[in-house]
Order: sequence, then C-alpha cells, then structure tokens
Amino acid sequence: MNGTRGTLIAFEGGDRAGKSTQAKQALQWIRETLREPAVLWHFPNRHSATGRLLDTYLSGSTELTGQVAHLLFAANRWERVEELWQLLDSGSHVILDRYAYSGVAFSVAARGLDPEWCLAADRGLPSPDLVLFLDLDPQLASKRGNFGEERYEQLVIQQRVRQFFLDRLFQSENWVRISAEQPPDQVQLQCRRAITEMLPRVRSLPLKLLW
Ligand code: 2DT
Ligand code: MG
Repeated sequence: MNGTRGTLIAFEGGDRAGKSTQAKQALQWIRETLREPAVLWHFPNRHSATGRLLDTYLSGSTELTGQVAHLLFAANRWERVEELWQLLDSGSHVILDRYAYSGVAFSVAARGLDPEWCLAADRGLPSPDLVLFLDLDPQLASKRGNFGEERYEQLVIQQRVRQFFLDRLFQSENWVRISAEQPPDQVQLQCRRAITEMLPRVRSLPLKLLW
C-alpha cells in the first residue's frame, strides 16, 4: 500500500445490461493487470437480514409498500457503510454492481415515489468516483435470458428506469455512458479506459458524499 485511498466504482443500468459480467471482469483486471487490491459488492446484498427480506420482495412472495421497500434497499447499503469506508481507506478499490442510483430510479419508476424523498435515504453515503452506466434499450434487454423473472423486470418499468438514469442522474460529471449493445469485449474495453482515466485524477482527492 502506498498510502493512497482506493476508489469507488459503480456499475449501473437496467436489468440484463451485463453489469455483473462487466463488473467481474473489471475486478479481475484491476487485481491482475493493475496489481491493486479490489473487491466487488452487489446491491442489494441478499445475504443480510434486510437483503433476505428484499429477496422475497423481488421474487414476489412478499408485498411491501413502496416506501418500506425503498428504505430497506437504502438500509441494505447503510449497514455496510463502515466496512466500505474501511476498505477504501485501506487502499482497496470497491466495485459496486448497482448502488443508490438504482435505489432512486426503481423506486420512482416502479413505485411512483417522489424523487426528492427517495434521494434523502441515501444522502451521506460515499459518492462513487466513477459511475459506468451500461445503457441498453429495454426492448433488447427483454430478449436476453431470464428477463421477467423478478418484480421489476417489465418493459414499461425498465423504460422509465432508463429515462430516469438519462434525464436525472446522467448529468453528474462522474457518469460515463457505455452502450451495452456492443459486444461484451468492447464494453469491457470502454470500462477499462474510463477507469484508467479516472484513477490518477481522483486518488489524491477525498471521496465526496451523496448527493
Ligand atoms: P439485481 O437484479 O441487480 O440483483 O437487482 N433495486 C436495486 C432497487 O429497487 N433498489 C435498490 O436500491 C437496488 C440496489 C433493481 C434486483 C432489483 O432490485 C432493484 C433490480
Ligand atoms: Mg435482476
């Protein structure tokens, strides 16, 4: 460790855009090629108490009001925030497969909640240095394998989520849009390019907080 902090990199996008695949490959590349420590986290983390409840909500076997679901998704992040700061402070990069952006986008798009109310629940979490937004037309996403299995995997919801990402969230300077219609190798190259460009620029700066 050379005393520099790790960076926080979030993958965002609709369902079936390839986030998990790309995040795994980016993790491997940071570890093996850049030779720096890195971990990959997925949100929601379905293994904690909040996550087990959210898993039953997403699979459709539990009903929750929109507000309760939203707060549980946010709590599912807050319960790991100390560990997150520790990792970053220790010099490890942390890659996130979904984060608070999904939290707001899905609660607004699928449950009709007020965006400002939604944003408040995640306010104060560490803000990613880089958000890789894997953008895929929901019509194409819906043709990929297993689409439709979980609660929010419906065309109209995915279209509203995408619009919210593009209209409301994409304005931030740390967002990079990558077309997920490209072959996976191309997508990965663009992710690596964005990470390479970001690293020297942010590492001497403190992490910001959402929002
Ligand atoms: P995965 O398919 O990636 O496991 O996501 N979601 C996710 C929310 O509604 N709020 C959140 O805060 C997060 C992180 C998006 C499962 C679904 O959960 C939705 C898809
Ligand atoms: Mg999913």
